[in-house]
Amino acid sequence: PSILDRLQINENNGSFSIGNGLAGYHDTAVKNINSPVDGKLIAAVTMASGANYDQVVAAAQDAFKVWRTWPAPKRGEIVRQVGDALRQHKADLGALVSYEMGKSLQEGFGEVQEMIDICDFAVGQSRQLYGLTMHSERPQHRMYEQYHPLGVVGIISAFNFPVAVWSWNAALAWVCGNVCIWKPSEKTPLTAIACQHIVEEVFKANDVPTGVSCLVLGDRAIGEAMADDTRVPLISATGSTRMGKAVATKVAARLGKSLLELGGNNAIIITENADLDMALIGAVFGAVGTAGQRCTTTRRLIIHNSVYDSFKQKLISAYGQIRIGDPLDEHNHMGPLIDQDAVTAYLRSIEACKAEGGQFVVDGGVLEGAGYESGCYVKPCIAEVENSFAIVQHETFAPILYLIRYNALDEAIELQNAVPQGLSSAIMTNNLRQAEQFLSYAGSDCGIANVNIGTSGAEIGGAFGGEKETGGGRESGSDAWKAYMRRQTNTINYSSALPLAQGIKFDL
Ligand code: UN1
Repeated sequence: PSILDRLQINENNGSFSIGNGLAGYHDTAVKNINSPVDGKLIAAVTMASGANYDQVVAAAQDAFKVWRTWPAPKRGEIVRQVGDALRQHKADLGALVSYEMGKSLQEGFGEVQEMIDICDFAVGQSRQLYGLTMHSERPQHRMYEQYHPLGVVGIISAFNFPVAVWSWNAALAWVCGNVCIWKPSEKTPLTAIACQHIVEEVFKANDVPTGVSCLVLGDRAIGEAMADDTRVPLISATGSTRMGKAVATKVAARLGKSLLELGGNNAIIITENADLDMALIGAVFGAVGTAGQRCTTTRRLIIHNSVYDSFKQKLISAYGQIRIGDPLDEHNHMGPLIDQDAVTAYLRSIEACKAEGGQFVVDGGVLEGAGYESGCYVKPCIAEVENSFAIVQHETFAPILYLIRYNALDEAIELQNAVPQGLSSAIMTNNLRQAEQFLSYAGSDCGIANVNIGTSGAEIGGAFGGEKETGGGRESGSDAWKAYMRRQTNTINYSSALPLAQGIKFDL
């Protein structure tokens, strides 16, 4: 409770005016938020109505007119202060992430660290919103390009990284001069409210106009309204492929921009030249971290025949040591799944895998008894499968790891690519030729390809996202900022004639 107080989560939540630029949240449905950790009610949150949403968009539009006039480095200075505020609240916010979402405390802290890191990155970026200059084909002409802000950026985020993925978008969008409307997962609104309070304090102290950071708590209907809304030029959405397709279709129908970060079906290729002890850490953290609910979770291990049996034995004994329980207890490796629906999906996938001929070498199941009262704790499991099984082609957001054998690297790469998703991938090898083949144009088809590192746990400095059903978007580092801006090409004539391009003659 003291953590909730310090993060200003109290009985006024959602009843009115949460944060900077928030309209009312009254007259609408109330949702109870129970922790998957112990099943207890943490808080009740009032969801926004369509009218509330319209008020928020209006506030955001007004704020944009002012915010875009602030010099980008001044906006960066505000984001620097947000990063500092997050440093101060890291312990509390990390613990709330862990309690509301169920990931281990270490991972909760890690998530807040990602937020701090992206703030630092965005501060630097605020002085580097570079365009190119070009040489004109015409005399005494000059060409260059500028990047301008888009306006209102809609951010739809998922429960599994309830705060970090929002911050990747918001920190960059803000320094670029945009205002943001955030619709967090309806499963994790409290961490979003906490972030909104943290940001609001910084914004108020700096007279940032109301509406630069907006939060809308709502269900699917609000997400759909955002996707349809021409007042929101960019929708950045993170979540399932099913959700992404629905959002992208609506945004495309109005020719808006979307930035999608959707499902993954990430594999590690474990070659005969792998350091198997290193590979083991990468594989096990990748598979059971966040209880298998990262979009970068390791779902498949593609293992060379010559090391298959010995690596399988290592995995079985490692899985025997995984401690499952209260994620706030740092002694435990793995917490619960997000809710009962996720447990049902996990159980169904295990049955589907068995029905297709999968052989479980580490059995799954739901944990019962003291400490597991929420009913959301499951055992991480491992099955030997064929890559072509329908269930293996599907992303189940749970700790189910599939083992697949291979003989030649070409075959392993083909298997790794033979899924609808294309987010993250990895190879474990000490052989330079194998590593380079995996990274080449004929190698992994994913947005992220690692050597001697697992599939999860990317740093914020690189562009994050993937191909195929992962949606094609890139967030976070590198030049991902460009997605939040519109490019304008400017040609300036400082001569006293008006020559036309391509040498066209047009005399009057
Ligand atoms: C996600 O699961 O949506 O690379 C994001 C990782 C984290 C981010 C995951 N840095 O695993």
